[in-house]
Amino acid sequence: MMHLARTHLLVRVLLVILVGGSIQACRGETPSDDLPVRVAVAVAPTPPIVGPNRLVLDLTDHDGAPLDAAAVHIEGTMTHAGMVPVFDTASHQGGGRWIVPEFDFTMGGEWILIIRVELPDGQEATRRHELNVVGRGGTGGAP
Ligand SMILES: [Cu+2]
Repeated sequence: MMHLARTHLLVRVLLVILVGGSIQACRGETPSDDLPVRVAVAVAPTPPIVGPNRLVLDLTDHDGAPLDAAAVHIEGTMTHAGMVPVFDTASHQGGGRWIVPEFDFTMGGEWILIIRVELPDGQEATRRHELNVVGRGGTGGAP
């Protein structure tokens, strides 16, 4: 009886870990390092469309204060095979804000922005942001 109860508890703990993990993965920001870097991504228009879109990246530390960075590079990719990734570099606007005036989404669907933040001390933080691009195109230019 005691053994059964303990097994049941273990299953529940495992479930919480599994469910918690998948929620984390769906939030779109998956730190691959322990650096205190947060990236909030805003896109105009919203939702983003096929073609040029404006990206606004607000970098903060874990206390929410604007974060100093040396450079911010962005790679846009999709989950399916055979996709040519899109690369761009953000411009510093002051404080923790960086902007890409025309990030070119070449196709509609689920995109992953891989944001590489180069810190003043040379360390690099990588953050991911998922978004859904509305519209078609990119494969042959057909509307
Ligand atoms: Cu694609």
